[in-house]
Amino acid sequence: MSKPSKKYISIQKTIRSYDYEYYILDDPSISDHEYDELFRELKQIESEHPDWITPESPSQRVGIKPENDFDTFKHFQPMLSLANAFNEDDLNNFHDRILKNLGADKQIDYFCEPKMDGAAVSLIYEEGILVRGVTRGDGNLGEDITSNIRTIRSIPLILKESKSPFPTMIEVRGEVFISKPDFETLNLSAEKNGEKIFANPRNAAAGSLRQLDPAITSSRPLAFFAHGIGLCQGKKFIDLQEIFSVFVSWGLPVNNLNKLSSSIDECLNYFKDVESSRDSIPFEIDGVVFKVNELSLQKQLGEIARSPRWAIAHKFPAEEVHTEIEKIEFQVGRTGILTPVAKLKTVNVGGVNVSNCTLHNLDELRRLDPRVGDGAVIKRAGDVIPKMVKVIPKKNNRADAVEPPKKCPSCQSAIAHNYQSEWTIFDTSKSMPVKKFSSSYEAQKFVESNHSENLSVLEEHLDTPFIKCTGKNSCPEIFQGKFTHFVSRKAMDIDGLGQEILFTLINKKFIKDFADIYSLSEHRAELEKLERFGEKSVDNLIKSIDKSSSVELYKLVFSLGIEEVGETTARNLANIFGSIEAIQKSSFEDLIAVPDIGPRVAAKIVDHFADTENIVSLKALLPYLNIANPDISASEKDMKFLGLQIAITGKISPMSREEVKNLLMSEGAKVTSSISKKTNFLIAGENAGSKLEKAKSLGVRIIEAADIKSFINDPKKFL
Ligand code: D41
Repeated sequence: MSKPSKKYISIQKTIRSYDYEYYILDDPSISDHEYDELFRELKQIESEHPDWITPESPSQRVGIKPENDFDTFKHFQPMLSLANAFNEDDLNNFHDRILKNLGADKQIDYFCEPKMDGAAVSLIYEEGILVRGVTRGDGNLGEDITSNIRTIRSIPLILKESKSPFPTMIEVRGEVFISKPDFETLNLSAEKNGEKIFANPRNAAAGSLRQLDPAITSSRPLAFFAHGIGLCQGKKFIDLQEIFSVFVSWGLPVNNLNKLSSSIDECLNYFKDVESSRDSIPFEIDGVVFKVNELSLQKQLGEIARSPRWAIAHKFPAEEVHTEIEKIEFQVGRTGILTPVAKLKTVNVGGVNVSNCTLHNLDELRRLDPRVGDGAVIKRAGDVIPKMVKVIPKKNNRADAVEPPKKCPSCQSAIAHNYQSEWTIFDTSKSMPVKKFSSSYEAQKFVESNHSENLSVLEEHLDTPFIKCTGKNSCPEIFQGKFTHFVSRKAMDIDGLGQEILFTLINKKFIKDFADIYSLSEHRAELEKLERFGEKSVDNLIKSIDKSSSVELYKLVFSLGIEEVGETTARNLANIFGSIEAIQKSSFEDLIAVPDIGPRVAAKIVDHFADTENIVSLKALLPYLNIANPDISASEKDMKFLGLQIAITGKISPMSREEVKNLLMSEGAKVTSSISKKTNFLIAGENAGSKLEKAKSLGVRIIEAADIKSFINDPKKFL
């Protein structure tokens, strides 16, 4: 291999500095024509000396296409999320918490930034060279999108040398976005070419980053602003202001609306200023972000529930838009619950087209009383689902009020009202109620353990605003919903089984149970004969099913679609029981000891695993799966007490001290017997003595007996 010529090196350097002028300074010193000439010269030399080309050459932004999917990549330091403030009070509370944490009357500088509405990414530079670009993903694991990141012209492939030496390695965090004018142009050309129109710049940016072909990403007008760091080795920073100025010196793009404030009042003024100029800012923002400037203070404050205590997003109020109600439907969910949904004349709310709006339940339906032909005010905040704020009744010939259906609109089965029950134990000898339970299971146990002939159980139906289809698996909507949930991204994540293919396979009776999905490969020939199923598409389908068979335990638990078991509960179950068999065998008592699980949810779980159909279905499914033990680092992320030091004193009931301790520890708390300045909370039961006094004198927050349960459920409320 020959050594690259001085001329070649110099052309590379010149192009790099012109890129910097153009994309970062927005102030090019040469014409486009001169630039193109230079670029041609570079390509000419490279065609004669292909061995000189390194990945950092300006010609190498569009690299080769990865095989079929992005690799996952674990962030060296997790990408946390931002807590939100929606008003002045929230912001003042944020500041007060910080003062309390750091010791009152301390002057705090806040770094203020507009909150870009784009896609968060992490860029890894080693000795100043871009080696990797990763999506945020779930904060722990992202996708390696290096070849797409490299196509973004404002992201330097090599950092500019400055007075500040490069760290050995640094994770640069920031936001990839598309400016408002670029977005307009992009959609205009998409429309002209009959391609899909993007709903908003954020979707367009995020979608562009996830293109498998970097040539497509390269054609999208993506831009980038850096806003922080993750792991940084071989360099120390004092505060954010320094980080941002070093970023600038390295040629990394940063938002020029960033500003340092020396008080929370100044922050509020910043918010007002940015809000009032929002329309003239050339990119979409959905609020501003305030961050404690000093890194040592950030460290002291730490994080809670995956958000740093030292930062907050102050969001702009949600936009409200007027539209018209075209129809009101009852949609059957996978659990059979019928949800009233308003079909609207499509409107754009905060950058998203909205044509449906859930009305949640019968109470909400009666409260709003929306009718066909009425006007409606809709709002949407961030990625929150659209909400109907108000109905504006039609003046003349107003339609009739909406009545809940008498039969399931999908399967014509009967509708159950007030299907939730409560069980009361009566002492028949005294005609007195003794105790109430929210599950029949619990009630039955109580009766059995009391060995009394005088106890009887009375089931009472509770008044609930929900109605339910009684059709179970025979209702097509419930059946399809169950499978749609099973294959969804947060569940078994089977890419190839989109709605259309899934429903076809269900209708053609290829899929009658979860296990059938995993034996589809045995029916290849028959599948290939189906309309729109070629050899290649069947191939892809089977590949993606195969891939999903290696699954994390919590995802499997979530996939089963147990009523009331969402992602968090599924994670807690997986963390605590460790295997699907242990979860299946768990008793009501085991379950209520799990964080977040109360008697109602525990009863649902017990009922689910006691159901013969479910037993058979799971038994058939398990042999196809390769269930991973929960990854500790991944499970840590939802630990409610991670990083908290908690002491317990006094007599505690109804749970024992040991139980409370185990529960806290399983959620990441460090439980100590003594109290120090480092203690975050003291749980004080009855007859708490000297420890309580000590805690008070040290300013440790105290959780009283009556609040223990609510503290365990949601410690954030007590911070
Ligand atoms: O402009 C943004 N979207 C932005 C996002 C920003 N200016 N600063 C941010 N800072 C953080 C912390 C403080 C947690 C490091 C963020 C984000 N996070 C963020 N972006 C997506 C999730 C979290």
